[in-house]
Amino acid sequence: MKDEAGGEDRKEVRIFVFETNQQPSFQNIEEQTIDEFELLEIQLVVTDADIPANSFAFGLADHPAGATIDGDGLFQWTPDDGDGGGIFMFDIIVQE
Ligand SMILES: [Ca+2]
Repeated sequence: MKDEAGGEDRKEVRIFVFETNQQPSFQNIEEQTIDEFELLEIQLVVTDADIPANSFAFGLADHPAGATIDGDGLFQWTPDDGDGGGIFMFDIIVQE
């Protein structure tokens, strides 16, 4: 700030901005039907409003045997002979 005579005062100001986290989200997955021995693949698309975007890890909970999800969010499962007639409910998890 300067006055009319040209005097001046100047002070350094520091402002720390803390990053806050917004939760990742992926699309709802519709009910699926599949035959035994047929590969089911579901590609998750994760959104996260943070800049820069966080990286993600994927997981499954209470899932049927043999079901997997890879580091890119690709879920894969091939029901076996004993799975026919079953209804399988489980959780897919994305974490930052
Ligand atoms: Ca985030």
